[in-house]
Amino acid sequence: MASTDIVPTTAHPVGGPSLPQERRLVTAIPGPRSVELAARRAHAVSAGVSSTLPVYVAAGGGGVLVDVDGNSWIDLGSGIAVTSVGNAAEAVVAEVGAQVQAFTHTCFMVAPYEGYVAVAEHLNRLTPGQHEKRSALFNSGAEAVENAVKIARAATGRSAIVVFEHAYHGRTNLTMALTAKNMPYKQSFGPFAGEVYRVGMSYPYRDGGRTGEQAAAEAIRRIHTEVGESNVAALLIEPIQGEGGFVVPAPGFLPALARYAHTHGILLIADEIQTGFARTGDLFACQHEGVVPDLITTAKGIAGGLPLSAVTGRAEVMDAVHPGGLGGTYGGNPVACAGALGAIRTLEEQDLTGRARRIEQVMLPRLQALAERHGVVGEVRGRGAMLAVELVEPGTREPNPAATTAVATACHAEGVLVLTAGSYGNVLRFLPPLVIPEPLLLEGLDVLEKAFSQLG
Ligand code: PLZ
Repeated sequence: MASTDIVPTTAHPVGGPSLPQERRLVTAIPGPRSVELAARRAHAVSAGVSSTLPVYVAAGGGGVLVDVDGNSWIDLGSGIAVTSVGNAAEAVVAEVGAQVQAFTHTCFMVAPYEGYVAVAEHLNRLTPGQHEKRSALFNSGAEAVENAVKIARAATGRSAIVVFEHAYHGRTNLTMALTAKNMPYKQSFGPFAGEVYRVGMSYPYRDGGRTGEQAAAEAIRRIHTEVGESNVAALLIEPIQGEGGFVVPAPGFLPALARYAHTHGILLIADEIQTGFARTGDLFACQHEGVVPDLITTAKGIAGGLPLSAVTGRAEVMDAVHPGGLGGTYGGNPVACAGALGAIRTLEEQDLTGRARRIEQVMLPRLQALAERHGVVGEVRGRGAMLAVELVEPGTREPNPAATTAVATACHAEGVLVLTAGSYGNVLRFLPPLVIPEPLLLEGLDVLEKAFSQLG
């Protein structure tokens, strides 16, 4: 058989922005083919891996996902803030296609290639701060965080890492230690890595309305008393917490921590894995308050859906590691780098930071109106296309995970993919692709409103 005769083992429908941008339910949810796949999955896939939706995806693009039964879903999740440029975005498909045909892997540690260098150049240019920077590429968010910790320790000669309440940094051994929430991330998976210290987060809805400065002073007092500045390699923080429930710290919190870190030779690591790449209406969330981290971790939105992550930071910090100290077989894989080059071009050419700000303008008033009508909505918060509502028992601040699940499930039944989050499982979060057409976003909000009114 000639190589041109080789055909894929399964049919591949075409996705991307040319998919009809509509919500369309043509079968029961889940449809018969999804039910069939669920049965196969039960025998093939570990029960430890779970999925939000009961349907299986065949194609995606723009603001929709199409399942194997032909139902078209409004996507308000972007695969957890990954497909910000849309699924199968044109530039991503073009770059990846060309790269796959040229070569798929050499290992950058063995035989380097331009794509890796080009992605590092973009990251150094796009991340906050005018100082000289270097980047290193990895595969997953957790791996980037692990490497940021390694780099910070090597550069400072100190070992302690300070993290925050409600933080999420990953599921590997070190990052489980950095992550706050037990279920489902840590339960029965210990023992965890040492030299990790957790302090309080600024969480205006739940910390009695402390100012950012007050919350920072409290965190700093604990670090001083319980760890000691001279032992601390880094403060590691998400500028807006993701899995923790889109917790936006009070203004002044991040700048106060940045000043404190700087004064004591402690590195500030911003975990922008969920907030990065235009999601919050700035390219990176720490820019909102003019905070310049020493190191920044990125992943998710970086590569249009291909697995790629990075640590970017001050040249002298990044270069403090001995040659060969950083790496991995696949880190900065050429196909993933090609995806990043396509995604970054799309972000810049289509002004996706502007689109994220527009999504906030469209969504925020609708979510605030929900809060006025329904006592179950305790708070609406977030920035750009990273918005959330926190659900409570009406008249209290008692978390209401049952109502959260009920609303999410009702949306899913109507073909709208929403995600939940929060330490207490009581946050509905919205992470639409930044390229979602506005009518589709509005229709998604209609379905959400209906789901709330069905709560009774
Ligand atoms: N840091 C801030 O948001 C990933 C995790 C979903 P990986 N968040 C989604 C889940 O249940 O596993 C994330 C993040 C922040 C680090 C990570 C980890 O990124 O690519 O999942 O390893």
